[in-house]
Amino acid sequence: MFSRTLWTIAGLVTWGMGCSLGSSSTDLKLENPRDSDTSPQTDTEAPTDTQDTEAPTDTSATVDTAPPDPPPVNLLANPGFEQADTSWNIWGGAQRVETTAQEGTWSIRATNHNGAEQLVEGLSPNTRYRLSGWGKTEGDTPMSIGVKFHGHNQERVLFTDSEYTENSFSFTTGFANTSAIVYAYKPGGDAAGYADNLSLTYESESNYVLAWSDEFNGTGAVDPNKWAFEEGFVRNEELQWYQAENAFQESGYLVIEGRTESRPNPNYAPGSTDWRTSRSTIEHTSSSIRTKDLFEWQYGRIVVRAKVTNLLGTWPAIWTLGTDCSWPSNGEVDIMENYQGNILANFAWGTNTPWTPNWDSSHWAVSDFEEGWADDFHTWEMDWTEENMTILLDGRVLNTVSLSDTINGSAECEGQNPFKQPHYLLLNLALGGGAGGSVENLAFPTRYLVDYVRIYQ
Ligand SMILES: [Ca+2]
Ligand SMILES: [Ca+2]
Ligand SMILES: [Ca+2]
Repeated sequence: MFSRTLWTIAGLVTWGMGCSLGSSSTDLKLENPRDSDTSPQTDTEAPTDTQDTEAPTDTSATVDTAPPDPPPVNLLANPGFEQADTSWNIWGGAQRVETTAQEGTWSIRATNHNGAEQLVEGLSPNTRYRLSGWGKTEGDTPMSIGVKFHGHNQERVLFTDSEYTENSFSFTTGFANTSAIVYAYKPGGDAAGYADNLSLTYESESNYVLAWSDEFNGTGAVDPNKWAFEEGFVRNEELQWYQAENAFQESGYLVIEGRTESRPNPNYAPGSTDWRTSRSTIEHTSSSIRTKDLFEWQYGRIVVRAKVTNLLGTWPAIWTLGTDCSWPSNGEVDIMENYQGNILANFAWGTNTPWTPNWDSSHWAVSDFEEGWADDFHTWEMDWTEENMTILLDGRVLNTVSLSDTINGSAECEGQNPFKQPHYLLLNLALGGGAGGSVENLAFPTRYLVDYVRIYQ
């Protein structure tokens, strides 16, 4: 959220074929397969003691005679490649082949950086699934099966044997995900690898539970038990004077409104060299609300649905700061920044030089998203474990950082990890300044909307 003149392009993330960032996820909710078996088992035996008109108190007599659970439903179409249909996108030189099947007649054969992908829709968000399958390789390089675009970094298992073996792993869908792409892929080497008999099944509910949220379904001022305000001219020589009035609830949303106003700067000091006090007047106002001292959390997953401005002169953000040490050694996570036509997702921590962070940044041009993208609400998530932090947009990974890399330098709090301490959340709309750009052609008032904030742990 602090200005800088350079960013690095992460370049780590490639979005797969036919998967545009803005594709809206369908809201189909897959029935939990086990839910279909919830009818209670009735005891059809007549009671042996017909004298007793009291309801039986000994319920141990009704032994659970329920049959075993049915086998889990495989959510994949054509899981053994037996049909020559379109359920699998077989690409890059991979092909269905006969005579090397683990089951049936057909399997998938992949060589160097190719394979098969299947889009699975109708998944439930925040739910654990298990992917299993069989694979083998004819060379030194492994075959793999995996999942991606499910709301986390992609995950996969490898097959290194020359004979078919089975392997599996479970994964959790993100809060914004009702779909995923399952794949069989050979990550390198020219020798052939094979996969067959894949299975994607429901495993369990996620163990994430809601720890804190604001749905912004009230009217008027934001909840003072959840939010506090930054006041005045705060950072980056931005134009806006932050004040409480510009943040309010309306129609189920938090509205942060950038306005034109003109009034004296109460802190004006003629001759001052500090930009906060050298300005004689306030020309624009906005709000920055934060949970500092009200709610701070460490590890978990935050989900924020918001509609950005994407207008020159504006800089809306969803971000966090650590509670101990001063910036940047306290750690900063920019879950969302939107300025100069870009969406940014950044991590920052301390170096050997005061006020000079290490940035792990990524930026994405809104013009590369689907048309009208900025006119819609979108969902940002930040997944935070002891090992890493990952920022997602509509279930797609934008940036990730390993916490083994985020150790402060000597400037302050040396050797400490600013992402292994509680953080608080900030939502704000900045105007002007080096990042936001000129407000000359900006129509006021301008609104940044947030539908909800949900934090799970
Ligand atoms: Ca097969
Ligand atoms: Ca990164
Ligand atoms: Ca709402």
